[in-house]
Amino acid sequence: PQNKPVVISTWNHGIQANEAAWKVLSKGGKALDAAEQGVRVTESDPNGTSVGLGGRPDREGKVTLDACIMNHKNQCGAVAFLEDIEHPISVARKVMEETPHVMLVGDGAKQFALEQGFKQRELLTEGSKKAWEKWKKESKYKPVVNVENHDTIGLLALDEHGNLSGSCTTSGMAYKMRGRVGDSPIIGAGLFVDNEIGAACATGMGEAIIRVAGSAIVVEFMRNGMSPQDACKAAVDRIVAKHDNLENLQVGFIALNKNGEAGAYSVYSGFNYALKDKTQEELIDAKYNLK
Ligand code: SD4
Repeated sequence: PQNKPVVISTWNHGIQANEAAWKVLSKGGKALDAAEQGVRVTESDPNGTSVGLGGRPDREGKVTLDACIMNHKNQCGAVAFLEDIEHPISVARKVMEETPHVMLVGDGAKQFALEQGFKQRELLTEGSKKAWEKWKKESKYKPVVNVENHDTIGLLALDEHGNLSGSCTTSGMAYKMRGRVGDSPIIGAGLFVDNEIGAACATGMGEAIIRVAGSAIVVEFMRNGMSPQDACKAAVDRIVAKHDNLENLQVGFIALNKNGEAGAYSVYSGFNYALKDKTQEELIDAKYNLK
């Protein structure tokens, strides 16, 4: 029996995102709409420093955004290195629905967004600007991975019709090199959905996630019979096995299978996700390999 509808998403801010997604899902709406509507809340929150408005900038002081979305038919859309647009997830959806392509980046993505009617907006808030100026003084010009509770949002939804979709959106690693793109807009790395099996998304150090095709392998592990949590753990184990140096290498995965069962796992402690279905609304601490 399927537990549906159900939505899960990464970190504390997942609670608010799930609420918006639930408005769609509880009325019999589509998982794709839930995936988009949910993370738009996080993108608009100026206090979240890892997503959309208020996101930490690159080392030149520019906020650059990565996002992707995928539906139950393996259709997908993505934007990377996008500037000055508050809702990269909605631009990603437009790429999916209005173009023959999967991914647009940089100026091309922005030009497309403006043509689609998105408004230009400064995304660097006073707070993020101050933090960046402070970092510039003290830094050795090294990007920092944010392992606190304000991070990339990835959201997975199973709707009443039994269809899965997912979304992922971020301002990426704080103070990254200009032009750096992480895992979050890359289908198979930051997000993957296979409607026959399940869906997965990732947060944490994007480079490590890309190296193992993180979200894609979580789905493949579920295809081979693993539970969502075991599949997330197997992907974390793969990352651990492929890296000699695990210092600061936090990665977390969440997964949702076709039956509506959820799971998560991370390299280090501290990762959590939010779950909402008909009977529960909660924040769940992920299991992990290292303290
Ligand atoms: C990235 N995975 O750009 C994203 C951001 C993130 O902790 O989750 N940072 O690598």
